[in-house]
Amino acid sequence: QSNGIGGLKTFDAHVPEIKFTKLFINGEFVDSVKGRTFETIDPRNGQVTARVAEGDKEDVDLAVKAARQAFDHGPWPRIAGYQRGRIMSKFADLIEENIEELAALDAIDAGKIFSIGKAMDIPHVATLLRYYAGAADKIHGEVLKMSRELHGYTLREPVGVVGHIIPWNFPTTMFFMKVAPALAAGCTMVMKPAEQTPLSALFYAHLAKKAGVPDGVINVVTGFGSTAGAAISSHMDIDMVGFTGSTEVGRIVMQAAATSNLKHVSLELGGKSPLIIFDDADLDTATDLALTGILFNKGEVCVAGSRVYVQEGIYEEFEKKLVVKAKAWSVGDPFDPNVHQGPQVDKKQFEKILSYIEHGKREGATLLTGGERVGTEGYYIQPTIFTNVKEDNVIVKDEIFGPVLSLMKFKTVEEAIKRANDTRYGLEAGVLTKNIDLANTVSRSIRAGVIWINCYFAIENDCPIGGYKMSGFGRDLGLDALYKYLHVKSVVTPIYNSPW
Ligand code: TXE
Repeated sequence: QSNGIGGLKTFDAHVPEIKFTKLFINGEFVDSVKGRTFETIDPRNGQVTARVAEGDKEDVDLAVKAARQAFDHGPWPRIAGYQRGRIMSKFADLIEENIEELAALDAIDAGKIFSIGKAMDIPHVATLLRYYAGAADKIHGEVLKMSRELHGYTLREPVGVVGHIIPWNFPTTMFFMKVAPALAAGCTMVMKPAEQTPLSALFYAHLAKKAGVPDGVINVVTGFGSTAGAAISSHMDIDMVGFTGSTEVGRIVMQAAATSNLKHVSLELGGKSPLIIFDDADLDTATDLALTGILFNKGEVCVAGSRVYVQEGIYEEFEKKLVVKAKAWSVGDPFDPNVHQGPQVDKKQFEKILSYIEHGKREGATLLTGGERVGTEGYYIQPTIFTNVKEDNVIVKDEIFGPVLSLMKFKTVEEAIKRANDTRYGLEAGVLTKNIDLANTVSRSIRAGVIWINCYFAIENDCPIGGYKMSGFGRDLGLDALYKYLHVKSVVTPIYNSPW
């Protein structure tokens, strides 16, 4: 622990040596073709952590070539499913041996709380790999009766070379949400991590090789969206692109897929998820869920509960309790064991959030708490709660992707449903009530990919997540994610002298 920067304590003892900064192509760490590099920044202080190879179109071409070769001629899609599973399980073991270092890399790249990385993000992806490792030898089609003259069956075959483009908010989880099911399916891939958070992805490439994943199966091209990302979405030799990120860029990726080779697309985009709290909900639980729903990972969560609707009977008391808890939520260095919230990922995101806060103030919303940066260095922002907002206020409409909550009051069930659905997004929703009929009615009425009843962030490996409306399509997690990386092929043959 050293003395503070900008008034905050810093904890440098945990910062690891950065071992991997080059592109990972065909099983080797290599410089980019143009020899360019870019800076990755520590959001705790805005200083440069490392310079990382900047991949561009030529590098994506090389990575796709390696992935194509590995798919068309390599062992990965051809070995038995259990053999893929065995290598994936080994990969999971190696992750568990490096938890501390990986959690530290995500802390200095993304500002993630170190202790949460150690307890959740990193161990979780080991279980995710094992979940899909177990599914790798259970991929099968169906036998079709068809007619008296025809007999058929379906095969599930890997879609081929997949391009993954992921964001920075959960560098580790996003990596494996894409890579693990694609590996189980027998696909090969080119992964582009977000430019803000390249470090752990390169470490995972190293561990994949060590685990025995054949060369060319996982390639990692670090670099920017408009260059390396665009080269992936428009590539003629990539069969599918899996994207998580903003709705704006999702649209661009889909357009590029359409105008190149019509590659398959899956999009997990933004959200503005509602949490509806009825009068009969337990106040302590409700305020805890509402608070963590917006503040976990400093609000940089696609499923953050950024619109909280509270029924009028408990509204006043709820508001008071929530504000007390928000004020006790500590912001600071992600290595500090007493801190709940680290810095926003980068300057751009930090400024975006602060400008939304200013917008909220200008629109006439009441600021209940927060609304300012914390300290004078780094990208820390106070937990911020607005009330007296209107449904058409920008802060209620737009995904802010920060620790900024809009708190609203409602009277009737119908009103809550209508207002919750009044959004272009449809990723998740939460409902808190002891009344099961009410919970069921709301669950069926909200147009979103996941509904959490009396819980929030209840994400498990086998529970698919994804969007309705402009939150995208296709699912991550669960067997639905595995099927996304598999084609269904029907095989039909005549059958002679069938008795039926
Ligand atoms: O996202 P981008 P940004 C939302 C959130 C956030 C906003 C902007 O509201 O404030 O998006 O964040 C790559 N072709 N979400 O600008 O740009 C890029 O390099 C191909 C929600 O960081 O969408 C990165 O790898 N790829 C979200 C990835 O896309 C391109 C998580 C995401 O970056 C590209 C992140 C292009 N033309 C942000 N341009 C969620 N759903 O969780 C960029 N990329």
